[in-house]
Amino acid sequence: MREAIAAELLAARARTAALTDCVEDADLTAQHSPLMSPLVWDLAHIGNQEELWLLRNVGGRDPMHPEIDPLYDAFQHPRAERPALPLLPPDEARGYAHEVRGRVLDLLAASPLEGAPLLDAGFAFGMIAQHEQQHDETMLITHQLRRGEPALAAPPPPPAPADAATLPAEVLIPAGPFTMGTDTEPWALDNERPAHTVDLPAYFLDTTPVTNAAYQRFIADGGYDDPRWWTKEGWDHRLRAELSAPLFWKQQDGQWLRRRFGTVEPVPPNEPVLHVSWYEADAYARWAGRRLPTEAEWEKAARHDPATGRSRRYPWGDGPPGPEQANLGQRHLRPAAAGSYPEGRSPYGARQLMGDVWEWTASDFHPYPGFRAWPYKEYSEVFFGPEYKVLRGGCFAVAPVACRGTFRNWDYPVRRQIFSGFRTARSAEES
Ligand code: AVJ
Ligand code: FE
Repeated sequence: MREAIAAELLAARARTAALTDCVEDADLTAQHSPLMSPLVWDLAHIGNQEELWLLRNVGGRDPMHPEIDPLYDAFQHPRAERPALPLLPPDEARGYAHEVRGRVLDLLAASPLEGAPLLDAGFAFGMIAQHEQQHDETMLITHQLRRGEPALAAPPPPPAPADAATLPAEVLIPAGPFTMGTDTEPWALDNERPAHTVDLPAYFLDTTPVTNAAYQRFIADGGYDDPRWWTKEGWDHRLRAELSAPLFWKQQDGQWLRRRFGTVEPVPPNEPVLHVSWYEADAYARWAGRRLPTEAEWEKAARHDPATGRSRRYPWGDGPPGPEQANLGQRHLRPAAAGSYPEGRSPYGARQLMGDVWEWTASDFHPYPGFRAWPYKEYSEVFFGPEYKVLRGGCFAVAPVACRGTFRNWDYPVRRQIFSGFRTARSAEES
């Protein structure tokens, strides 16, 4: 287990280095969008959280640089204000994170991995590996917002399989109970717990995420100009923010183009739509005569095995995500075409539930019955409530260590700089 933990920490750090060594210092300290921190903040925050949880809380060590703690406390300074803080310059931020990591590896070698809740199955180490990977995704979002020459490159995802064009549009998930959440996933975060039974009426779910081509039909049909499709808040936001297409899209000579990591390209018709807000996803679904799936509907489709009645870790089973099952881990810098990854399909036949694009759900972010904040209430508890919508399934920028059938993400319904897409659903009774 120690080797597996060390490998996860190493993988996260390699990715952090790749995301921060590919640009000049000026690009690390600049703010590329008021929605995001400067990259150098994420870098030192990664080290600071690792010091806090592993060296201090697990290892009982004294703070290394107590004076910098407030700078990297996400609750003390909103993102927009972080560039004005006296942050560690890039080399010092790298040095700090590196020094923390050296001590953490010594601690890992010496520490028991049981006997205390933070240590059991290496939980605190796993939490920190996930935390770094989550900030790596955040940094990738910053890269997408950054203007200037491209700094990142990756091969395209594999082409869609031959059957992608002939898949049924939707799959039926019959009525019945399933187990939502988990008591057994060792590195599950508090909001994924505890396991509990949820009984759902039958529903249909899109086989794949909604594509750019389908979304373009919504635009061409005047979907952005028709308040019938939007909630009141969504319509107000649509007017105020002057939304007319996904973020990063522009129309030129009748063709849709998009900017992606510094490159402008035609919008690929068969890829899942990306960079839409919850309000846009919700409006699209209503235009299509459908609705967003609830979070429970999403999880049942992704985990329930009707043959055994139990919930799987992933749509394809309990085995870890590999390149055959899902587009995860920033192997590619874009989603794969809709219908890809047949080996990653769920028992009901839905594809790409894991990876590619985060999927907006209809649900607000609420605790499960029996929830207990652990190990800190600032991870989830302070965010519970109606202001946040849940996203599921991870995207191409999510590392396998931070993705599973139970994993819950959340954001404001206006947000669309995140790698967000969606699929739609309908209740079976209505038909
Ligand atoms: C779970 C993605 C909403 O980035 O705000 C990182 C993860 N929490 N550091 C976020 C997180 C603390 C969190 N999300
Ligand atoms: Fe954080």
